[in-house]
Amino acid sequence: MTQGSLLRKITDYANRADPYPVYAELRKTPVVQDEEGPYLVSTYWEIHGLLHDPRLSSDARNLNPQAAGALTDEEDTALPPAFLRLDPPEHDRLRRLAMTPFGPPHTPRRIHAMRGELSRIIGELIDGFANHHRIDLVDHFSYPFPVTVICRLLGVPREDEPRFHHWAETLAAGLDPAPDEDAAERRRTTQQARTELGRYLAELIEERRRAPGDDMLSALAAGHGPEGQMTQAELLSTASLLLVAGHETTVNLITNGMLTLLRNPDVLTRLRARPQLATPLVEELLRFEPPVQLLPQRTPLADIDIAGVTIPKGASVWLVLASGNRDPQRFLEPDRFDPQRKDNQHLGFGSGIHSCFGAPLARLEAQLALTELARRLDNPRLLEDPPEYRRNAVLRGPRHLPVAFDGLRGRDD
Ligand code: PIM
Repeated sequence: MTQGSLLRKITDYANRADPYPVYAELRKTPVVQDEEGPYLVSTYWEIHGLLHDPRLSSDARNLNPQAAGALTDEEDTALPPAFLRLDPPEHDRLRRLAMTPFGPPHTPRRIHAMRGELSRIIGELIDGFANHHRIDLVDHFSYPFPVTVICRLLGVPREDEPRFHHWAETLAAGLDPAPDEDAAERRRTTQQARTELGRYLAELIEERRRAPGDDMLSALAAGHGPEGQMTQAELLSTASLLLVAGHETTVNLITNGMLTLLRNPDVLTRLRARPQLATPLVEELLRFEPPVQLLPQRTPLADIDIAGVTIPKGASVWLVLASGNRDPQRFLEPDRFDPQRKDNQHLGFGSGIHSCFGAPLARLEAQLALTELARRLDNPRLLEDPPEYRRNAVLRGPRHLPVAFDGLRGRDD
């Protein structure tokens, strides 16, 4: 019976390399209750509408106990949910406080100012490929690059990466709604990772209070903004979110991007000749192969009528962003990768009040990384297609991407 469950098809690892036929099947019924309970929303306008609907909560504490199941990992842990998992007004206050040292209106140039540094990190990583004729793009580039960047931005020592790597991985795995896993065991390991990461960040924040730098942790801890300071618990949740979010998603954006370029070598050649193509190309990647495939943890605060279905208060709602991005009612030839696509309001960064906070950084990282890879690798080729994917159905991307090439062009060639 569960064989036919659409939810099972989404989470089934056998569909990870190409989930798009399952999404096409889903879109035949824009809003449907899966036999396992959650409501699956798969069409663009329905997802967009719900992302802008104040009746749809992001706070797991509003799920009815039956729907909560394996997904509520926060309620009995010391740390409160980060703003990603909160509703207004707490969400708005915390997001504004986190935005103050990150972007407009207070620090509009922070990300742009990192351009030179991002290029330097990319250059060094690619220099490291010299004397190799094959690499694993994930381990040698797509992972170390965003991790180095988020560490620099937050003020977390890069050499501590082996300590927080495991916590970040556990927290990202905890977001995956794998229905077959032991929920209690998963809750326990997720909580342990949250606690240990929180403890690590608390020590670091203490150091930043004593000796502030120009990093975001120092600024968040000082809280000079008009809205005052975060509490210590809010600070730890926010810092954990930024650290984990900053490297569990961009790694997939860059890897999915290079995979797509290697499957479309004419586009790779065009990007090498015209680096300006990187801007629309990254938007198309966010539509075509988004790193966050679905948002599995929303719930109505009141019954919501949509597409002929009533989603009851407290039910679990999955918004399948990657399916909305392939909706033919919204995008012309949605299964075609068109790096110069016009009218590309994709759902890769979500939409509405929870629209991705890190988007300006993720965009810049992916644009610079893909341009440099295209420019410097001579005759790059995929060694495995499809590559081996990570287990996670939410944060989807290859675990490894073996790439061969004939040589390396110099930084200034
Ligand atoms: N991580 C970074 N940006 C967004 C995320 C995210 C969103 C939903 C689920 C899991 C991670």
